[in-house]
Formats: sequence, structure tokens, C-alpha cells
Amino acid sequence: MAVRVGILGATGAVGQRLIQLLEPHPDFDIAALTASESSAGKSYREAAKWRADSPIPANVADITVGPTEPDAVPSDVDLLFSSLPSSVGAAVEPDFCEAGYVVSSNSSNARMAEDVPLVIPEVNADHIDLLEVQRDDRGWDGALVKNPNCSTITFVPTLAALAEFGLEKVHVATLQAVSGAGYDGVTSMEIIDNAIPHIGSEEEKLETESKKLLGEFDGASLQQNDVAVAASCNRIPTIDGHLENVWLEAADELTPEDAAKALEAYPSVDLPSSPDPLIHVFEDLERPQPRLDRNLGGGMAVSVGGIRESTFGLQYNCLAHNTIRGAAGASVLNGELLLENGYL
Ligand code: 11C
Repeated sequence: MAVRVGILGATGAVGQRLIQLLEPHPDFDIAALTASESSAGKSYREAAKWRADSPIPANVADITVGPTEPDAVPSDVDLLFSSLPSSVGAAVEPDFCEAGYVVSSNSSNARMAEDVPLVIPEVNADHIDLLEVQRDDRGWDGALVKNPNCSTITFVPTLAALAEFGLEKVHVATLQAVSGAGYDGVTSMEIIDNAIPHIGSEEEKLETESKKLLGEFDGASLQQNDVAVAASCNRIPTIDGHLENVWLEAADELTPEDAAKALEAYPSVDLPSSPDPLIHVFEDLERPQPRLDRNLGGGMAVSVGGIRESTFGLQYNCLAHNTIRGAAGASVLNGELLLENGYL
């Protein structure tokens, strides 16, 4: 029987992507939607400024949107996907966990908390059992699991694929699509003929989340990876798809040919939303490109190209769809991992 799920923050850009990815889904049925006070009480059709390129799924359009509080969600809902603004997530996600809900969250609050698993299933699925530590620490009947920032999700799978060569230093520069900034970024397009450096708190997120994701979990505590990561994050006028330039210094010899083989061979996982292959490798130095390649693997793949030697070790470019692989799809995949591991 399908698990009944809800979406916290259902009217936003990532909330809309979640609805697209969950209708239909082999394991999950949408049974509850929440949003801000101004949307509560309206049908989803009335409340959402629907911007997706497919119609609102018929069984979702007439659901009445509730306020984002535990009492408003039916108790037979087992899993909540959260795409709340981080300040709201920080305030309310613990209340839902205390009330017994399992929350798979894309919001950036609490990603680095010691007892909160930060998970990309193809990279560190074993970290999900940090939930046992979380339950002991917090006494929650529910649970909180996070997926990383969309720019982190784009380059960390490539580091995981190359980890066997000994990761020492990574420099990464991002070219991030406007959909990462939410509706205002997409609708205003005020960035045309421009680029914005040092956006938000993105650089710190790439530098810290990557070490947690690549860390070792021994069943009791998580030891962060000591790879040195320096990030420079820039907004450019593409709609969807974050492109990143990576320079990687490894302890062992790492030729472009070895790197391409390891990236291509890096496995996906046996969950419905994990694409196979996970990583597409282009020989063409001018790929991947956002418009051409963001939808590979249903938007869940990572693409790599331009692999070459540089003064600072190996250099390459990578790309992923920021609102699918980097946000909604990442939360759904973590929901699938929670189900697979008996947390629902
Ligand atoms: C952007 N990556 O493109 C951001 C948006 O930490 O989940 C998502 C912020 C986050 O601006």
C-alpha cells in the first residue's frame, strides 16, 4: 500500500516540483498540502501560482491547503516533504518531528546539525542511520533528514566517484540558474545582461556540506572528511540547471582517462528516483550545457565534461538540474531511502 505523504510549503517553486515528481509515484500518495497563512483554506488551484509546464495534477488541484502546523496534517500521513523557507523550517520542522512525522527536508536549516543526516543516497546512504542517534538525543517519535544545497548535490557525486584517488583540495566555481532564487528570480529576469558574484550563503554551504556528505559514519558518530574545499558562487541568467567548474588535486596520479572511467562507472542506487547511469560523461569539451543537458535521467542525473589536466590537478565541468536533482528530486529520493530502511 502506498505511503500517504504531505508537502510543507507546497505552493513554492520546489513545492510545485515535488507535486510534479510525486504524481504519480510508485510508493507515495499526496494526502496533505500546507503553505503560509495567506494560502490556508484555499484549494491548491487557487493558492498556487502554478508555473510548471504541465497542468496541476487533477487529484491535487482540489486539495484544501492547510496551515503549516502539525494539527493541520492528518495523523495517517507518514512522511512530509519540506520545502519551507529556512527560517520557517527552523521554527516548525522540530514540531512536526515531535508530533511523530518523518520529515524529508530540502530547507537549509539544521543541515549541519550533528544528529541530522545530510544524505545523497548514491553517496552516503549509510548516514541515514544517524537517525538512531537523533532519536536518542531528541526523544522524537518522528525524524528529520536533509538533502544538501543544489550546488553541493551537483559536484559532490563527482568527488565521491573520484575519492579512490585521494581527495586533497577542491576549487569549485558555480554558474547558478535563476530558479535557485525562487519565483522572483525567474519572473523578473532582472539579471539579463548581468551576473552576480558571491550569492547568498552558497559558498559556505558548498564548503561545509561537502565535508559532511563525504564523512565516515561508524554507527555512533560522524567524522567529517578533511578535503579542503573553496567555492565561488555566481548567479547567471539561465532558467534551470547549475553548471560548475571544478579543479581537483588528488593524492594519487589522476589522468583524465582514469577520471572519465571512474565517473562513468560510479553506481546509482536501487531506488525509484535514482537514475542509471547516475553520471553522464561527455567527451565534447563544450558540454554539459544547462539547456541541453539538465533533463538527463529525468532531471536526476549529473553530467560531466571538459575533463582535462590543469596547473591545479584535474579540471572538469559538471551540471545538474537544480530544482529536480538539487531540491525536490533529492527530497523524494531521501523519502524512498527512508522507506527502504524501515523508517516509515
Ligand atoms: C540557489 N542553491 O541557487 C540556491 C537555492 O540551500 O537549499 C537553494 C538554497 C539551499 O540560490
